[in-house]
Amino acid sequence: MSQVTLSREDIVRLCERVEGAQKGAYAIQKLTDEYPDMTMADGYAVQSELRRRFIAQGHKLIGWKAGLTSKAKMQQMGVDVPSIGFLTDKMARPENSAIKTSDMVHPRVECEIAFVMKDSLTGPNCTKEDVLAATDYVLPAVEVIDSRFSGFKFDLESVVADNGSSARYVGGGRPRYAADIDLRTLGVVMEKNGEIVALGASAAVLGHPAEAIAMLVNILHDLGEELPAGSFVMSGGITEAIPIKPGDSVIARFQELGSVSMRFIE
Ligand code: OOG
Ligand code: MG
Repeated sequence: MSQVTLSREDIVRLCERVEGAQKGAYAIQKLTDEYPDMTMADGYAVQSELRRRFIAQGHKLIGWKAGLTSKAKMQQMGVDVPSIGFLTDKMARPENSAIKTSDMVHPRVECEIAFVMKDSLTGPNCTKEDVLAATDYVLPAVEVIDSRFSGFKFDLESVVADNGSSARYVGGGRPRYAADIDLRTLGVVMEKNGEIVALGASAAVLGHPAEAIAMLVNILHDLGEELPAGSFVMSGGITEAIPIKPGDSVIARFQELGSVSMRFIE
């Protein structure tokens, strides 16, 4: 990975700016407007500081998410490198629940395959095969992302600092052992208010969603972290993300894995 170039003071300043926007649900300018030479490593330094602060505030780390792992997502957001972010207990929402939108800026939903790990994994040379051997089961998930950047427009350095736009996530459906299904060719259909709004297949995620988890473990290694057993890990949006507003209901139907639904309120 690139080098950290920002001072500790700047990292804390940017972290406080992102934390304020996340908690206050307001949009800010992308961080590179002020720090045009910011690197990916700087982005991860801000994200790690955010994780440290949330944990100090009592949030529990539940797992991680890979992002920007499909062409559809990369094209939608105008970036071409995958990224990772952390997931806490405060972001989790139950299946079939009503999810509040007034505490988010401009939420969008995306369909993802989630992995639950039975063994820990460590980079730097983690492979898809290592991931499959360490996986307990997989399940369908919907991620509600919410960039804190104005117009949902950002670059990689800024979105990494904003924890990969992480906001809420809903797991559910029918958990399966990875060995019992072909994880590469699962079809997925997302419906909003009874209409199909996005569809795709799991191979869209780096050819196989377990590749995204291996990539995530290798980035974690660069950050001095490993993936602990018991982690919940999302492999990245299969299709483009779809904006939602209060009153919308969403159901994501996954081949072999059942469906995940939720509705949105003010
Ligand atoms: C960045 C988050 C990407 C995914 O699944 O690709 C992400 C964004 O698009 O705001 O979560
Ligand atoms: Mg996502």
